[in-house]
This record gives sequence, structure tokens and C-alpha cells, in this order.
Amino acid sequence: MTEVYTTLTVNDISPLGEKSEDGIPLIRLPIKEDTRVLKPTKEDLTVSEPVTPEKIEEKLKIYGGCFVKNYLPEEDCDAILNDVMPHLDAFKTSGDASNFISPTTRRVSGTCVKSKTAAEKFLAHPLNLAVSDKFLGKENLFRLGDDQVVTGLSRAQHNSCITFAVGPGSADQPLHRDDILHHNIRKYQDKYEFGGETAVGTVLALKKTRKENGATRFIPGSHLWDHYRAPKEEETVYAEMEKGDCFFMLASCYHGGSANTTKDDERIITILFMTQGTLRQEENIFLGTPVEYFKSLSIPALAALGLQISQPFCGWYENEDPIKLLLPESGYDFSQFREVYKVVA
Ligand SMILES: O=C(O)CCC(=O)C(=O)O
Ligand SMILES: [Fe+2]
Repeated sequence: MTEVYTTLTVNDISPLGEKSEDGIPLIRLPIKEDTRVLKPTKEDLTVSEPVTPEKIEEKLKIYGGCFVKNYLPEEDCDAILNDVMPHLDAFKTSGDASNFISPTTRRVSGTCVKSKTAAEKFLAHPLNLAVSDKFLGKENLFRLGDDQVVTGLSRAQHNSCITFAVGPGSADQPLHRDDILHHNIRKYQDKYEFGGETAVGTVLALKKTRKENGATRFIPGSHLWDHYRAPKEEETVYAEMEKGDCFFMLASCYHGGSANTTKDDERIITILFMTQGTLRQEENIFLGTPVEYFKSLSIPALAALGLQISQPFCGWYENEDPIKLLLPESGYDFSQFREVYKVVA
């Protein structure tokens, strides 16, 4: 293995104080030898039956992404589609000035508060909860006084859930990492290390997705790259899926929506991201959502939305865990601390 640096940070990017011919300021990036390219087959990337969180975890550690066939039944996909369709139809866009979202792409944010099926079946899917907790959950020990130790459990929580309808004529989205929103600066890794991931995504195909209609493309193994390596188109693999299949992806993995070169085949997917329970959520889904909606949800869905406290002290409302206040009849009790230990000298 070529020797690589592991200690550089974003501060090692130096502005040169000069501009290009078109007036854009120039910077210098550190150059590093990392030419690793993975070329897995579709089969390598697909989790075998019976699907377990451990099998998904294994693939994500190696490739940064993996497929789960028949993740949700067709009727759940149809129910989500039905719930978001009026919002999609009402969507007006002129695109994104930075070419990140094509003007021919319609999108609905807050899918988990616009579709109860999305919240209960997609967000609270046991595989999503288990896998996101594995990569994003935390459980640590903290001192109270001189001889007590408590534990605090911080589960993964909803970050964003957006339905995209990528229309014919949409262009390739630039390859990117979705953890840029948390300013996550990745270091080179030989082998996947837990602790540095800030988000885990699942892309659900609400219709068949294929290269021609703009399937998400991603770079297997790019979750192990440092902050400086540039993603190249020739390194990508297309996440082609049947309706109801899903693609798990670490946010540190390079990916992007692709060009839809068809005449009339809109690609419709819902992308859910989970984040750490101690980080700021990308979407503010609480503003504008009637409290009755939250009261109608199950405990697992509320917890996954971020309405369960992250032990010990993150996210409470009026000194209580929000779920206790939303569902007072449920007998729910999730205390501020998890367990108390006495220190053995
Ligand atoms: O359209 C897709 O498949 C991916 C979209 C995406 O990665 C994003 O908007 O961040
Ligand atoms: Fe993305």
C-alpha cells in the first residue's frame, strides 16, 4: 500500500490570492496517492436473503452502498406516492443556481410528515433503525459525582426525507457527499472506521429506476477516501432498482442523481437520511406540522423522527421526553439516564 497522509485537515487548503481567467479565485489542494478503484458486480452489492442488519453493515463497510431487494411492498410505495403526488404536482422550480438540482426535477421535502406510510414503514423500518443506529448511534459512560457513572443512549434520528421526481431532460447532478451539510472532513481510511459518519441514507425506488431515467450513480469505496480526492465519472456504478427495492448508502460515499435521457419516463424516488442524535437535523420538519400528526404516530416512528430525547440531555421539551408528552396514555418511559453504576475503586 502506498504511503498516505492521515493528518491533513481542511485548513491545508490554501487560497492562492490569484484568480483564473474567468475571475474565480484559485486554491491549492494537497495531492495524495490514492488510486483505489472498486468494481463490484450488482451481485456483490446486493444483500442476500434473509436480509439482516449485519449483512447490510458488512456491505456498507466495504462499498459504502448496497442494495436490498423488495425492501417495501408495492402497496406501501403506492401509498407514499399517493401522499406526495399533490405536493409534487404543486411544485414549482427554476432549479438551483449551482446546477445541483435540475430545473426539470420536482421535489417534495418533509416526506415523513406528509406521508404517514413513509414515517411508519420507511423511516421506522426495522432495518433502517438497526443499520442507522449501528453507524450513527452512541452509548457512552459519564461521571456523576465521585462514585457514580451513568450511561446515555443516543439513537440515530431523521435528518431529511425528500421525494424526487427527476424528469426527462434532467442533467447529471455533480458527484458529492451528503455529509458536507455537517462539515464532515473525511480522512483516508484503509478499512472502514466507525465514529466519523454523520448520516446514513436509503434511496427507495417508487418506480423502476435505471440508468436511462437517471438512476443514482455512486462510487463504491469512496467512503474511504479523504477530503481531497476528486470523484471521477468513470468510477461510478448506477443504482438500478425495481419498484420497492432500496439502496443503502453512507453519506460519506460519493454519489449523484443522473441524467434522465428518456422522453417520458420520470424517475421517482424517496431519499431518507438519518443522522446522529446529537447533530442538527437537516430538515426542520416540526415547523408547520400540526401536533396531531405526531400524536397519530407510533413510538418507533416518533423516536426516529428525533422526538425521543438523545440521552442524557438533548432534545427535551418542558423537562420531559417529547414522546411522553405526545403519547401520555402509552406508558412510555425513557429516562434521562440509562443506567447507574457505582465506581469500583
Ligand atoms: O437523485 C438522486 O438520485 C440523488 C439526489 C441527491 O443525491 C441529492 O440531491 O443530494
Ligand atoms: Fe446527495
